[in-house]
Amino acid sequence: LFYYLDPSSTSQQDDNRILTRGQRRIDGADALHLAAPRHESNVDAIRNKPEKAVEQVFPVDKETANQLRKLMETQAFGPGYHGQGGTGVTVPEDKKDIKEKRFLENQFNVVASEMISINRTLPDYRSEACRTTGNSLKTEGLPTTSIIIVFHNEAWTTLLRTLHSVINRSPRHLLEEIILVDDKSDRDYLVKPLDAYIKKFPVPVHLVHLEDRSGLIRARLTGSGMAKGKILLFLDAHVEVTDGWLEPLVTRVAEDRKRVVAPIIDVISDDTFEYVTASETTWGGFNWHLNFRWYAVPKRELNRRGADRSMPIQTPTIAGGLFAIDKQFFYDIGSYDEGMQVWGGENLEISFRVWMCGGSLEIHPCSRVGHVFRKQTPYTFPGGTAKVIHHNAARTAEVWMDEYKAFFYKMVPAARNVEAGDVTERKKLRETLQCKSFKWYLENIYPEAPLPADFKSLGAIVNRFTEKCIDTNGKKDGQSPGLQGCHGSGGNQAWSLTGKGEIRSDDLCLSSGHVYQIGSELKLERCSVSKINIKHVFEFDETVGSLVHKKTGKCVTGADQRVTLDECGVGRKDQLWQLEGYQN
Ligand code: LR7
Ligand code: MN
Repeated sequence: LFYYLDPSSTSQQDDNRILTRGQRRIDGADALHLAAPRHESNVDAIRNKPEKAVEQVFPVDKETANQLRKLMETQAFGPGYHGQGGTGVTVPEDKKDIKEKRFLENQFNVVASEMISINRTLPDYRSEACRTTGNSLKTEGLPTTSIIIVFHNEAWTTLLRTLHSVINRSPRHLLEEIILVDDKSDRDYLVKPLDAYIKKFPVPVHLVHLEDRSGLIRARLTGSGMAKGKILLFLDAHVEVTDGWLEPLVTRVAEDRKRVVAPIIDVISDDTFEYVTASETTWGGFNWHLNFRWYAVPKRELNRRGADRSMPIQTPTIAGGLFAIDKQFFYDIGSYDEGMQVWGGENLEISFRVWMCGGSLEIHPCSRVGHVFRKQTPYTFPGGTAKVIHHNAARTAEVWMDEYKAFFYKMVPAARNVEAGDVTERKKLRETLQCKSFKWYLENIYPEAPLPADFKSLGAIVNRFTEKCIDTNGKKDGQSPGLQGCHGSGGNQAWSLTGKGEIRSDDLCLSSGHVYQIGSELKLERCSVSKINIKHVFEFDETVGSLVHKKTGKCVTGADQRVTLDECGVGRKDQLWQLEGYQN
């Protein structure tokens, strides 16, 4: 272990101040200090003559030494060591302009990140159960892990904080190496200065600079191709791992090579860099858009997991960035789809594939890693953002989703006009591995999915009187849908009557609403995930064309631009409906 050395405060008192906050000993050192023994005279030397110190530590050319010094001024000699214990920082008033300007560099507060120690302490966030249960503390007899981090134009401080935290908080004997893949960044500091910096770490860190922008999927494949460890562990380039994060992940994978294990992903604020813990009972799902989504873990899974809170949750999908997998298993089940570009889609693809082809996915509550969540993507998408994302999602849908791919295309009609490219190899893979069907996945692994395993219709719901279609109008939970001219391209007019009688658009269900009165408008409500909500149940009479609301016995009625529940009347044309794709 290395000792933290803060050039701006060398007194014992300062160390104590930090320690009395209830955190563990400060556990790390800036690379600069790795080579600099802990002597006050040395600290002074570094502080007074940073240029000299840098040259001594990094035997590089003058220009690189100069670049490094500038970079390290921001991190070691800059505004000081803030953010200890996971606290955040506020950028001073006089730096607001620069803060806003530099926010665009990475879509997070780079100035705040520079104010925070790249070696900051973090509390031990694990639950009592995790800190006492052998199964998540084991370090003996485990295989080694290769950590793979790909990045494109990552900020200096977040990237280094990622590396320092991994090195400081992982048992050395479990780390085979760290592999960094630079996905053709165009920032100078990520070349020579980074090359020099990583050589100082006490763990082998390999850095490859790709010649072309490959996207994170192919960049990860480059990384995994070099890995020597038995286990691969992927991380984003702006994370911080916490105490005891590695052992439980490795333990689960070592016990069963077909397990793919993710940590709990905590939140590092994109504004203050405060470390905010996430719920222990959140799992991964997805919606009709094929976006990854977080949802509450249903009772069913909590019961299966049992009372021991140090045991993992099985999850339908993983977020994609942070997970451990047995290297051989990774290749056995088809690594990644190389036809995917830049960003997106690969997380659901690997999730469906792992479950359908005989593996399992879990989230280990004893492993916690913070990630800087951003509201927007900071980089370019060569070819166009929507096009790339649709392309990747369409590949996932085409290969893995069978007849259920229709939900995606109904919800995202634009995806139909995007070339998914050749997927024969991936389909062959599915064949060779004899993977199960998507229906099996929905029924057995993710019955709570917004995408119903059993459905009777999919598409427009047309009112025969007005010839208009029920439209969410982009409204949310608690608001009313409307009637709009039918445009025939799905989206807000895409509905599914499910086997249970829900009429849903993604995770919103048509409902009689909180209080029902004759003639009141239908509402959109979050569909229930396990036990069906009686307010959400409808019965469609195909021969008549009526849609009867089960609880009230009233009929869905199209009036002008509104959809209401009204007294059922024989022959009332405004109560007759056509459900696209209806099959009983
Ligand atoms: O062209 C690129 N080349 C890259 O090397 C684009 C990105 N990247 C790198 C990038 O620098 C970063 O290190 O790839 C990594 C992931 O990109 P992010 O951080 O922009 O992605 P994200 O955190 O917004 O998105 C999540 O979904 C992605 C879908 O492709 C990936 O799977 C990310 O790894 C994943 N991140 C997580 O799972 C962390 C938790 C976030 C959530 C939910
Ligand atoms: Mn990320």
